[in-house]
Formats: sequence, structure tokens, C-alpha cells
Amino acid sequence: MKIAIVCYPTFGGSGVVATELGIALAERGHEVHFITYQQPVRLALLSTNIHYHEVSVPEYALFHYQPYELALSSKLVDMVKLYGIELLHVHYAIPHAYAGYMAKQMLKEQGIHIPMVTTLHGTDITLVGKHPFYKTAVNFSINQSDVVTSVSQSLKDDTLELFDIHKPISVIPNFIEIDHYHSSYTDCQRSLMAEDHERILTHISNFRKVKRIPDVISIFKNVLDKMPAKLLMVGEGPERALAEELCMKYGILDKVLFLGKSNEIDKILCFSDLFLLPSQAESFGLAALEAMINRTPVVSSNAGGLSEVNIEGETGFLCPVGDVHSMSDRAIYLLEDDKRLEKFKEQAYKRAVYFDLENILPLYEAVYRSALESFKLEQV
Ligand code: GMT
Repeated sequence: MKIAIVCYPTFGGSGVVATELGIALAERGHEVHFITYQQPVRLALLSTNIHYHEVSVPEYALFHYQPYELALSSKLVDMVKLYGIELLHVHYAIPHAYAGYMAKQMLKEQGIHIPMVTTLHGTDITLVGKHPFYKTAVNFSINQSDVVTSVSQSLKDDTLELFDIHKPISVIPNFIEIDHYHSSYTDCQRSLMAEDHERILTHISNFRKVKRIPDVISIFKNVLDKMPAKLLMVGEGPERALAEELCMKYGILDKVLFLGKSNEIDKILCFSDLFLLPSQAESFGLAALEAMINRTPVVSSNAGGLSEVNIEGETGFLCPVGDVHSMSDRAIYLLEDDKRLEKFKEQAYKRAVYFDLENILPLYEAVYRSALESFKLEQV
């Protein structure tokens, strides 16, 4: 199949999922065209089956806001015609489903019919998408998609509750590629980060408010009161300065390492003892899954789809959003006993295996096939 993938190219989970999916599809012989404003961060190597087309939005004095959707939909039309692309797969509804719909309409005028699969990822529904300024257009473009998928049952439920959707929504969870983890790292550089007797706690995100960064710092402070430990903060975003201020205020700045954006999160997770994810909202929690496949148990909030990934008392613990006290207790309980920690590490790994790409990729391929088939029937 010739598939166009539209996504955010940044460090966020939706971009990671879209990129890894595209790479895997290309490895299986599909021709994949990434169409976005910058080369996706995880798209390191371009192969013969992978193409990347950049969407540029030139500055113009009259524009207060640059019309990205317009440029994206034009690019989609041009690339579909040039490469004979058969299907559009847009990740994150805003504004991709809207731009995809416009592209479809323009192509239709020219006698080219192409189905669009929209994957809902999280805040495109639960935070931004439901905002009254966007809701009408988001609702419309989801309904105009030929197939809609969501990354968890929880996100599907939220979508049906918040919007007026008259399309079936298929749940296709996030995935990891187990093959990448078979050879455990021989260059595990734990000693660069912590003393042997210190536990390592890790948080990875784009440091937005929804991640509740102050809770991460407070939980770590409570752990530190009970045992020697280090906190690795991976990522960049608006709440970073606040996190640093809090560490300063609590006098723990020397125990917290801010590592910035990293393409080597597996190297960091392979020596982490616990992953913290106290998010306000989390449709799935790809970062938690990436921790688990690296044998790192998770203490998280119970927001959104986290309970579909992190299993209470097995792969970690889930507490109500904002309940720093319980999350700290759970973290200490896990970290204070070597045997217990080891057991949770193994269980976290076993659970993560369920989300192997081998199991998930065929679900996307089936969705593509059904989109193409039902679309062809509609055109008859
Ligand atoms: O929706 C977002 O906040 C952005 C998005 C991203 O690009 O990081 O994250 C969402 O999509 C991920 C991949 O499907 C999920 O694993 C994350 O849980 C989800 N984030 C939220 O729901 C906050």
C-alpha cells in the first residue's frame, strides 16, 4: 500500500507512535510518505520505502497566524497526485483530520478518491479538542474520517461522551517493538547517574501542565526522606523552570538531573528503578509502556487509559490524580525492598510484551484494508 502519514514530528507520544508505525510499515514493504513540518525526531534513517515531504508555511506580513492547515492540505493533494498515494493516515485530530478532509475534497474535484484514517491520541479530544473554539471543527472532521481509531478504550469513551460521533471507533493501543529490547544494554551507564546505593527514579515527558510536574518533584522529595535516591527528569517544556525552582526550594537540586530531550530513553530506563507519571490526563501513557519494557515499574495516577497499561499491584501502582501522599507511599513501598522491586520489574516487562508491535501492526493493516475496501464500495 502507499500510505501518507501526517503527524507532529516532535517528541510527543503521538509523533513517536506515528513514526514507529511508519517505519514498521515500510519494513513490511509498504510505501510510506511522512508529511509534516519537520523531519520526525525518531525518523533517523530514510529507507527506500520511506519518503519525507516537508510542509513549509512562508511568513507573510498580513498573517497574524500562519495558515498551516492550508499548506498541509495543499501538500497532501500534491503528494497524493505525484506518488499515487492510496490512503491518508492522520495522527492527532487537530488540525490534521481537518486538513486531511480538505485534501480529500480537493482530490475528489479532480476525480481522485482516497480514504482517510484518523487516530485520536489524547488531548486532541480531552483538552484542546473539546474547547468551544475548536469543538465544532474537530467533531466535523472526525465524522468525515473514513475510519477512526483511538489509542485506548478510555479515550474512545471520552470521545463518545464529549463529541457527537456517528462513526465506529476501533481501539488500537500504543505499542513497543520488542526486538529492540532483546539484547539488553551492555553499556548500561548507571554509574554516571547515581551511586550504587541510590535508587533511580525517572520521569519522561514534554513537561506540560497536564503532566503535573510539581507532583513528580514532591513524590521524589518524600522518597528521598526515606532512602538515598536520584531523580532523572527527561524532556523539555513549559514546566521545567518551575520544577527547578521547586528542587531549589526543597534543597534537593543536587539529587535531580535534568537531562533535556533525549533520543536515548531506553538507555536511561534500563537502569531506572521506578517511573513516575502522575498526569492529570493520559489517554494511554506510552512513556509508561516504554518504562515497563525496560523492566521499570510505574507509579502513576489513575487518569484516562493508564489502568489499561499499568496494572495495580502487578506492574506498579495507580493513585487518584494529585494524591501525592499515596503515590509517595507506593513508591517507597516498591523501592524499600530489593526482592519486591525485582518482582515488579519482571511483571512490568511481562505486561509490556503484550503491546509488542507484532500484535498491534496487523490491527492497523486490517484497518487500512477495510478503509480501502469500504471506500471502494462507496464509490461504486
Ligand atoms: O495528547 C497529547 O497530549 C499529546 C500526545 C503526544 O503527542 O504526546 O500524547 C497522547 O498520545 C500518546 C500516544 O498515543 C499517549 O500515549 C499519551 O497518553 C497521550 N497524552 C495524553 O493523553 C495527555
